[in-house]
Amino acid sequence: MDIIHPIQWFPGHMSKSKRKIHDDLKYVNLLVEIIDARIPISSRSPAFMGSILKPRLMLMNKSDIADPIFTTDWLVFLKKDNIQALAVDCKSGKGLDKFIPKVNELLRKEIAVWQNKGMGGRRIRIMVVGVPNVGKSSFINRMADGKRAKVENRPGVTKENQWFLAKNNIEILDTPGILSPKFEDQKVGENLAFVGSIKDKILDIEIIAKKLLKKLLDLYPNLLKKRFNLKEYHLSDETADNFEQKELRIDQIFHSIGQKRGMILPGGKIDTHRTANMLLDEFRNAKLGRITLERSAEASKESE
Ligand SMILES: Nc1nc2c(ncn2[C@@H]2O[C@H](COP(=O)(O)OP(=O)(O)OP(=O)(O)O)[C@@H](O)[C@H]2O)c(=O)[nH]1
Ligand SMILES: [Mg+2]
Repeated sequence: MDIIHPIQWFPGHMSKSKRKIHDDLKYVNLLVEIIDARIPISSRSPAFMGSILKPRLMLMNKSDIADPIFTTDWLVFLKKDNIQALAVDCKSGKGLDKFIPKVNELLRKEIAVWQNKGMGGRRIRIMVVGVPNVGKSSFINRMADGKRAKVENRPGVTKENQWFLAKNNIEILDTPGILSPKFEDQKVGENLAFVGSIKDKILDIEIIAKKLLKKLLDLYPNLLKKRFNLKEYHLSDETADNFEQKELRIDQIFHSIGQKRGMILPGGKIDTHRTANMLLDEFRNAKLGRITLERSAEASKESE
């Protein structure tokens, strides 16, 4: 079953934004792709893979709320794949001290050519791209000298390309978040929904929250147990269950979580909508702990 309808997540303005981004590529020296360190496969920008012949740098953002072991794994994996990447946290600025030295390294040849032509002081132009809500504007604000970009915790905040002057003689172009027109793999859509890159109003929040719960039960049962005081469940002992049993159990645990938080409707039923929103919110804000939903081993399998 499709959890999100393609037309709803790729509205007309997104294809217009994508065209505008491609038009503006000719003005830039470097492409910075920001991904979400919690879902490094699903948050890649499909529109910017392959074909674009520009030096590029990947920033694994939100590394403060991703599982540090897997972020390190990912950096090793990307390096082997010849992808230049840095782990950063644009909320606090952690990791960004490596950004300017990396830009200078990646643009060494271009800068040498400019210097030979007596244009050593030329401004470096950088374009920032990424899926919605990944932290593009937060990155710009960390680097910007003066004017600030609008940042909010919801997808679709930046509406059009906008230039910002940054320190170190750099100009940065902020762009609106772009999704793939069609997700070949529903898992990509789900992961983007979990982290808040797809507008909640076009999602079935309860289905998404239960899918997240299922994933967390597989990957981080102890964090769930601790956060929601689920001591009556043997959460790590899931392997023996068949599919129906598993689904039933997820439903049960979901209801337990709602009950423990007192999310009860008049009449005594669990308020499943509020429970779903709370679960998603707590995951998105790392209340459960630092979590990474996609591991580099999955990427290795895909490229085999
Ligand atoms: N924990 C954490 N939160 C971050 C980080 N970077 C950005 N955020 C938060 O993520 C949310 C989205 O940030 P934005 O900078 O608006 O994201 P964007 O990619 O510009 O989003 P759109 O313009 O909607 O595509 C905000 O609530 C930020 O505070 C980070 O490194 N760590
Ligand atoms: Mg933005």
